[in-house]
Amino acid sequence: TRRTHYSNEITPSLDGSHTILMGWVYEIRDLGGIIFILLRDRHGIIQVTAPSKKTSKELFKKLRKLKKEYVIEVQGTVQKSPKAPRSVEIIPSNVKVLAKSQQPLPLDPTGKVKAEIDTRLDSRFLDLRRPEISAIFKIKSRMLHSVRVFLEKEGFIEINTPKLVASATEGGTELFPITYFEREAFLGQSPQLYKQMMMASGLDKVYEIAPIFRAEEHDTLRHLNEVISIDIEAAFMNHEDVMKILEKLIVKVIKDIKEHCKEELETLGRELETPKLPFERLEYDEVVEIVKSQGVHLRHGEDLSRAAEKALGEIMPGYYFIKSWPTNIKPFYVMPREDDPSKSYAFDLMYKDLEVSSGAMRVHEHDLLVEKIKKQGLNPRSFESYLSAFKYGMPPHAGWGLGAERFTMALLEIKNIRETVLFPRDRRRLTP
Ligand code: ATP
Ligand code: AMO
Repeated sequence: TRRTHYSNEITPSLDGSHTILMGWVYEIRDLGGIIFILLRDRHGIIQVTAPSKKTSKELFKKLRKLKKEYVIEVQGTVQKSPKAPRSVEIIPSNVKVLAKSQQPLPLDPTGKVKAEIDTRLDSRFLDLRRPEISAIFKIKSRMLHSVRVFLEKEGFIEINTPKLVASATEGGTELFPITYFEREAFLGQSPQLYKQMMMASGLDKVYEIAPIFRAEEHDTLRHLNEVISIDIEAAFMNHEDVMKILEKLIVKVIKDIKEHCKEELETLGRELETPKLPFERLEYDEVVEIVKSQGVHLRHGEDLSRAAEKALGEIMPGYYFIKSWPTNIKPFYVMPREDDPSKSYAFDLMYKDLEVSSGAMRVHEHDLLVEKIKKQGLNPRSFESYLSAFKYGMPPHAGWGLGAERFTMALLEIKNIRETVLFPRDRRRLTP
């Protein structure tokens, strides 16, 4: 492009320099003798000031025709000006209209006219023109980058597994059936079986960042039907080893965001605190007691209800683990504890009342795995290729899945998960 600067690069010290800026008309104020245009680009807003005395008649006429959200190129001179926002403005010598915008707009990109989330999501591209919206996605991008850098340094290699699959992996949540030529198939709920099969390949440590699909019927502020899952699996490791990797990752990402996303955090008014290591580890048994002591009903052996999570969130300040979950409410691949097989080596990572990750040490012994598949009422035959990886030297292994959207919610204290996805898929929403 011929762009010379982004808006944030224009400072009073550039006084007198020639510049070319490109962006959207955020606001126009026509005061008769002077026209102010607020030009918005990726990095902020800059004032373009055209006093009639200093502007050619032709240009002045052109400026007068501009409308909100037109895309323009502005050539001009930087001028120090105590009256202007950030004490600097552009005196234009030429303005080109690169694209017009229809009026009225379906959504006010200044945010002055409040809109419901559904209206905003219908016009997501306009919604993203607001800095406090795009800041979320700049931070999410940095988070994913930081996760990759961290995992690569820890010796993990990135893998890609199929999303068109033949069977379920996670009990409980429903599958989306699809037509696969003459057969029935499903959208993948989790790379679980594939990442485990990789443990028999000698690659030892793998990760995948990819969509998972869950046919969740209920409409909540924490569930989506399409999620980006950050998955790891590591051989010769137990649950505690991968919990350490997870908590170290969380801290690393937070430090990285604090360092590289200062502006975005400020825009969002979020002060991120770096949690201390190690994170607290609660036993499931303790959790049941805590929840009960809060006056919330929870039967030992049950999964946490929403009320239980909330009660827990009121007591627990930040990130913490819940471990030793009952074996029979966890999927078949979770390893029962040697000392007490009714408990398991499964864990969840929580942030206050929100589950952000779950993981476990896995069953790596073929016969036990078959037994557990049967116990859950599943047919071992439909797991043949998975099971085959356990017959010829499968090392002990463990792993976890971290929901990218849930993690973003925790990082930024966002209440509705839809805010963390560009184009969310929920019970009602399939477009855009
Ligand atoms: P001046 O005598 O400096 O030209 P004014 O008050 O007589 O200013 P205008 O210049 O037409 O009238 O300005 C109209 C309004 O715009 C005023 O409220 C003024 O304070 C404001 N204004 C003028 N210049 C700037 C600027 N560079 N940035 C922001 N606001 C400005
Ligand atoms: P689980 O089913 O707990 O575990 O999913 C892992 C993490 O993915 C995120 N997540 C979701 N986020 C938003 N909406 C949803 N519908 C949704 N479903 C899941 C959560 C959750 O903690 N195979 C195991 C992981 C493992 O053991 O390695 C699994 O999928 O953040």
